[in-house]
Amino acid sequence: LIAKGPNAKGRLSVTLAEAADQLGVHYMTVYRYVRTGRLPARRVAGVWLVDPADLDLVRRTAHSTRPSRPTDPVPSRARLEARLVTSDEAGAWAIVEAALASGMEPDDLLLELVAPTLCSIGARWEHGELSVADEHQASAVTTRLIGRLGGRFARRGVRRGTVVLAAPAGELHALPVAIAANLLRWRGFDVVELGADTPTGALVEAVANEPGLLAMGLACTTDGSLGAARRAITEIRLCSPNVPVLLGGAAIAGASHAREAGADVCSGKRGDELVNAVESIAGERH
Ligand code: B12
Repeated sequence: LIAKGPNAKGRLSVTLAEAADQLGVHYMTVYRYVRTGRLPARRVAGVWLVDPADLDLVRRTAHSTRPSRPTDPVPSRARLEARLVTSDEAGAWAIVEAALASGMEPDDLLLELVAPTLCSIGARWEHGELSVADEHQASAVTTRLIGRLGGRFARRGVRRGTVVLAAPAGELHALPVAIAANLLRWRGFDVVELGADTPTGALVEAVANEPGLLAMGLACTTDGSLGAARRAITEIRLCSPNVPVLLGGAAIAGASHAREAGADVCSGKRGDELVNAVESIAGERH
């Protein structure tokens, strides 16, 4: 009786299951319309009800409002950059949400929108156009954006293995680690994310504490942390000789550079290269 009761305007309502039937779409699609505000609904005694007149509206706009392809990330970068350096978290989040709503996948969002924006901020800081304070504000807001995005990277289902990720002692760039960790989670891997400036002892312990660990990865964003990475790899090898060690990040020039530092694999400068390297280790193991 409640589910079929009239709404405030005295019109009869339909449940989401009936709405799905009438629209010829899956129940979850209608539920998503409600969650995203595309279809007005009210909740009565735990049951979602919609007005049939609103269904007509959804039917009529089905073609015009469905995103055809994801937003081009390039124009969004400048807008995101402006919001990051002014600590405008709400504005920055709106850009992120618009990109996701347009169909951009969360991993592309990090690689094609967030990472290049940070690189541009770094270049402008290097050229004296932005202050250290601007850069710090941008880092703080980006950290929060990545936190808010976190849940979207969690994948259910069969786990593909665990990876420990960190930046070595003295390396303060935590964002590359946070981004890379989410890219791996997106592909179904579990990540022990140790973040920036990880003391060698803590790294060794984290690796030793994970039985069956698929790999461990270190990121050097600045040349200054290479020595610490080399020392950490030597120590990890002593305690956990069978765990493959990946080394990558902006300061790693290539495979021979990574091998000189003692790593087994160079994971390149981009997170998707890291994902490929981890996937090939996982493939070899099975
Ligand atoms: C934000 C920022 C900071 C913040 C970091 C805050 C934080 N919480 O992370 C703070 C303010 C702390 C900082 C400090 C410094 N910074 Co800074 N920083 C940046 C900036 C703007 C963004 C960094 C970032 O997040 N980039 C985006 C990500 C996605 O970077 P990415 O390298 O592409 O990450 C990928 C790789 O790591 C890859 N990957 C590949 N293999 C592997 C393996 C693993 C295990 C992982 C995790 C990842 C990985 O995956 C990631 C995702 O795609 C960069 C600019 C830039 N070009 O990056 C400068 C930059 C890195 N910083 C720079 C400098 C010089 C510094 C300072 C020395 C400044 C100073 N004088 O104090 C200090 C260094 C401190 C230290 N000891 O580490 C320079 C480095 C130049 C160089 N060649 O060494 C840069 C390039 C700026 C510039 N253009 O000059 N910085």
